[in-house]
Amino acid sequence: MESFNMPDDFLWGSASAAYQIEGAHDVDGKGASVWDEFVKIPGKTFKGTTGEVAVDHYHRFKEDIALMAELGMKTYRFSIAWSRVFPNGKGDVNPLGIHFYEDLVDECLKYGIEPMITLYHWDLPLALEKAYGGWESPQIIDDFVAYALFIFEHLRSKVKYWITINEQNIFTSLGWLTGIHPPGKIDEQKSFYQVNHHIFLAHAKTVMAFKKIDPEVKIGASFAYSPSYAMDCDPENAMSKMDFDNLRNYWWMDVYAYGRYPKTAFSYLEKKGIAPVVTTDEIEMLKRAASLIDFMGVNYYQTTVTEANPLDGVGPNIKMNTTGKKGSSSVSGLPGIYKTPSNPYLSTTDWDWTIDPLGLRYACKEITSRYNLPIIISENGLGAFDTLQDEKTIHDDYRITYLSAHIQEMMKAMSEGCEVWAYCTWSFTDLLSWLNGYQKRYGFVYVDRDEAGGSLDRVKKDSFYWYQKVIQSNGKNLM
Ligand code: BGP
Repeated sequence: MESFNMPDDFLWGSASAAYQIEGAHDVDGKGASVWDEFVKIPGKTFKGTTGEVAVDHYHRFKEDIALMAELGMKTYRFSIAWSRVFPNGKGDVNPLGIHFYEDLVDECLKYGIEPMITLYHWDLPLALEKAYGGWESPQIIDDFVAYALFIFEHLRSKVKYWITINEQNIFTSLGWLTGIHPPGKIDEQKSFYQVNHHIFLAHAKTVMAFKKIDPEVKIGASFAYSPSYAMDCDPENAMSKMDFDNLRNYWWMDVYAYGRYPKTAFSYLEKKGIAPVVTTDEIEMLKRAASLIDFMGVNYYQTTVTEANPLDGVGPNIKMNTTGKKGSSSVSGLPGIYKTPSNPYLSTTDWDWTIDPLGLRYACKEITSRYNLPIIISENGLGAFDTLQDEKTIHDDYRITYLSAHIQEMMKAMSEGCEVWAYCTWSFTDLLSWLNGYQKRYGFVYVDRDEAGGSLDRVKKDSFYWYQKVIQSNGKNLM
């Protein structure tokens, strides 16, 4: 690559989510979330792991943020646990809950770390699920906006970057199609699309409300973008790519960026009787919000291959690899439309996630051409087994190789015209990997705990020192 100078204000950082790091699940007045309940169902998570203690960030956030400062991080993306602030999802506020997040933000600012807040990273207050079925009811839209506005009023003078919803596509697919996330429903396609419509409206109303209060604020959603490659130039496979993109990628990104659903995908759903009910006023609202968002948040992990799938072909109900035994996941698809075989050109992680650094450049270029929006890479990282040696070292050269290759591709994308504001690795410390327990590690900082527990001591991995140099050199020193 020709030499490329990263902008001086580029935000190098890392990301986390409340349920995966905080622990303190019932401490200081926090209410339960759907995840607190779901993990108790036998067989749902690897070895029955929960986030009850997680990596105890709630009690150790000062230590964690001091480590971020030592590393030189410019931004820290974290999420707010809605039920820590509103134990019942609405109504009475838990003062200790909001204080925790005020302290967290202040601690970041103390070291010059720009806080980036995700309002929703999957931990819906259980009370709202019980009251009206959570996202299945349009009642949630105003409850979400009220919660979001409360947080905004308290933190807006200190926080510039806001992410409304994390990976709407993933938590709704896993929650309503494959049943492996809460609320654990299987193949409820009609609910799936309606639920998504409610989430879009909650996102849109939040964007409009924030921008009305402060037009300078930067706001968008974070999408789990898996760019697709057609298996080959067989026209049937090329068509499967188009349909995959409309149904699995543009379905979300077009709404965030344009305020409209992809037309051919909508028509397909109408014919099947599973399209969401959408009013003209709602479309107006989605369009208004789309004109106000500042960036596309992208969580990038892997690309997808698409191939034609017969009507009696494979469905969405996949077997997921949650054990780290390579090759234990299965191909999924949408009968009559597409299936997603593995990519013979690429290797995979122990959890069968395809490793494709170039896909990140592809994602950035697609977003830039299609939406002409700045990009925040809000997650990118490698889940791997790490081995602690001599109590104090972890040689995670595989993580360095992975991240370095992705950063290079991001920089190439920037040199080719993409405007990227931030790059957040997933994650800073090791944390709970929703269904995969604690053995699937992502951090620069090792946390001494496994599925059964541990001391929770923090140990810097080799990648910690590597990322420190990357940031110090503003991306020049990647090896
Ligand atoms: C994203 C989520 C994160 C994180 C990451 C890694 O989908 O936004 O919360 O968990 O993926 O996934 P996993 O923990 O399943 O390996």
